[in-house]
Amino acid sequence: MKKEEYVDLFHQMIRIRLVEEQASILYQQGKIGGFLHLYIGQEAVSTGLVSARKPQDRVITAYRDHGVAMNCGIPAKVVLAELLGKTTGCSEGRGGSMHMADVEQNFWGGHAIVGAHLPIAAGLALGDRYQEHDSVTICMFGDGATNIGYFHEALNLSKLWGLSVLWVCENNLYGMGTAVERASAVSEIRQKAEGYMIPNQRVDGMDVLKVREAAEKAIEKVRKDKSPYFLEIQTYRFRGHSMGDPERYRTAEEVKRWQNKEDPLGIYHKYLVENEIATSDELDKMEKDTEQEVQDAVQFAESSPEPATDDLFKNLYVEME
Ligand SMILES: Cc1ncc(C[n+]2csc(CCOP(=O)(O)OP(=O)(O)O)c2C)c(N)n1
Ligand SMILES: [Mg+2]
Repeated sequence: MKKEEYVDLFHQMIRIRLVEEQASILYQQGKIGGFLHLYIGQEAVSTGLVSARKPQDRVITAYRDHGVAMNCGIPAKVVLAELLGKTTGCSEGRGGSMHMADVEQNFWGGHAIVGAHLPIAAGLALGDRYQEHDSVTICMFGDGATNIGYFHEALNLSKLWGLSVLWVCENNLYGMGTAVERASAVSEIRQKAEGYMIPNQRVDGMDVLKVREAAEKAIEKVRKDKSPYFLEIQTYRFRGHSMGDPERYRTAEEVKRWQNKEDPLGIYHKYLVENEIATSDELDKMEKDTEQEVQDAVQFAESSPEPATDDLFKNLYVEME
């Protein structure tokens, strides 16, 4: 990679962190309706993954989707506008936090029902097979989703029909307030892929370069083999499941330990400086500039118009000729 590419990964991760910190404030001010699931702590996962895709490769994820949306090319101001329910948001303010999407960026959402987007990913890949595209569908989901029937149906069909899907489980150790080993008979989640003879691997999700490297290899393998692959990416969310989570299922010490020793931003900052790819001053300046970029994005979102009442039923159904 060139220096700009290394530094851009840092920029993308810091942008996600800062946008989400602002989202948390806006939520507490009552400006965001519904739920808000923050991605803070998991930034290296989607940043590494999406940086490894080609433009024809599709991305689809669950509801912890703001970071993924930005990595896929949706500007921070458009994500923030969607969070505030404004017409300038990527779903014109109709979707909110859990329904970011932009088909032109090959980003297929943002899905709120746990596990429900896995068959959609299989369907996207089946469409690509019919149309002889060489696209790979990258489908991200949580550890909790692997206990849902849809997960098993989708993995089974993907192998049986030779679909080009990269299945990516973001194992952040909890599904809401339940630890993996209390919800899943198989606690090493990648082993579930073995049941469908899908090759698989575990990856450290706090190191953006490790994620990127594993993703590059996996995506090209899927493209070449026309068959699925499974990555279990080990990560941790630094915030509660959603806003207002009392977090009784884990200790403050556990969270602090991850924040102090495993912060993906801290790890990558150290790597860039130690390998003389960027100086501390350059990275500090980038952080300051990104703070300004995010402030401007908040300003844009706050000053954007609300959808009109007359448009309430617009875009609900596709109108056929
Ligand atoms: C079918 C379904 N059941 C339950 C819920 C409620 N719910 C929302 S998030 C969640 C936990 C999912 O955990 P995981 O897949 O590990 O994702 P994470 O939140 O850790 O990113 C549950 C049970 C839901 N949205 N959909
Ligand atoms: Mg989880």
